[in-house]
Amino acid sequence: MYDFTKYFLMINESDPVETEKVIIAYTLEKTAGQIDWDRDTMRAKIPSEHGNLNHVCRVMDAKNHSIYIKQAGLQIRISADMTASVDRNRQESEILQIEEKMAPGMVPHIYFYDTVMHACGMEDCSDFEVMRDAMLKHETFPRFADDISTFMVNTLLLTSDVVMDHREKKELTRKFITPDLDDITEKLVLMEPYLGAKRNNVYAPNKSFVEKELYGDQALHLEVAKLKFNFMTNAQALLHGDLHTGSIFIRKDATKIFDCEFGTFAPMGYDIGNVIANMIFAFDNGLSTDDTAFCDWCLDAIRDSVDLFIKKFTEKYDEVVTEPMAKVPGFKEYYIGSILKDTAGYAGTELHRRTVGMANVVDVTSIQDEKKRLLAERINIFAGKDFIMNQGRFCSGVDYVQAILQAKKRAEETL
Ligand code: SR1
Ligand code: MG
Repeated sequence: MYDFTKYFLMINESDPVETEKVIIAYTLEKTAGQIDWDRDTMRAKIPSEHGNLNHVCRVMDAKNHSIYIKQAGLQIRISADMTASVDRNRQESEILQIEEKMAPGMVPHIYFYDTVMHACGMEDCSDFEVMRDAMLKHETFPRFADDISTFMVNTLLLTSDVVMDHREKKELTRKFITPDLDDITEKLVLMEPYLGAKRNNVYAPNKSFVEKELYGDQALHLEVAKLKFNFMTNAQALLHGDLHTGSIFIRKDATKIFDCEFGTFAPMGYDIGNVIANMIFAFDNGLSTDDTAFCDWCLDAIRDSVDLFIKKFTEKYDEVVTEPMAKVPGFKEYYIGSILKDTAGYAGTELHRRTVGMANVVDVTSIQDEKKRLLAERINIFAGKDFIMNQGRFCSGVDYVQAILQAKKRAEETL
């Protein structure tokens, strides 16, 4: 009935009835031999929550089988003016398959991917919650720092030149060159928040503050320029590339990382910095309702994520390093030192771009009270500037906590 040998957009949010029929037919065809569907009770539903780029649909039956179908559209969902190669679906699927080997159980399993429909079938993780939603409800997760640090150490260290055979790594680098997605990051994160792009989303009451602190600070621009060219040229490891709380499924007892379509070879600190910044957005939200216990948990999670990353990276380095020159005494410390510097820098750029750039975060934009929203935004701007301008000073988790509290104090003084 349907022809899946030629691309068309299967998931159409404005026609859920037709979408259901198409997606059920598609799922039956693509998972034949893998999932024994109960055809009579199969359903396919478009969830209310989406990411910025793709289309998703959840398929399930009464016998507890379920799967997520994710399809890349020719346009990206957040903006009809922006395009990104539909091949991103293959890249994401392949990266998840690599990450599944390196961090077992920490990413959704990929059942299949299809380079005609630019779609994949992914493990249904709906018994988890998207972490950003949980952060908005001020839930806390005791395993988070341990899990996220394990994921980052495994996926980043094991795809770096100190471990992976150089030829294999260069082959992988070639395979995961993603010009369109990199271009989004290079512009949205590492340029537009500083040059006052038209498509920036600046909260009107904070406009003059943003103009002074971000658009008008030449010394800051120079450091961000260095971070931008480091991102573009330092193919250090295979990153997730968009490791924010909306890319994490979480439960009290487990964590799974998904949505790695921005995966690319770039500096490890970009992923680590993203985690830190997004936990600061959660902290901002906690502050807006005076939820001290939640704010304290966010700060502890930031501290522990950084410290556990350093500890596990240091220990694992000795176990897995293969490159003889990377065993030269002092090199490991130099290498980790440079990762930590990058981490601070990219935590800063993520803080800024989510506050004033095109893609904001609901943790901050949902704060209704003007003064509290300004407080949140100014914490992000001050902390981000501190991270970027003093990258060498952020060597442990407590350095971040102190800087966040200092930024809060400075932000309060402006109001
Ligand atoms: C144009 S896409 C905007 C943002 O959404 C994604 O999650 C990435 O963070 C990207 O920068
Ligand atoms: Mg995403």
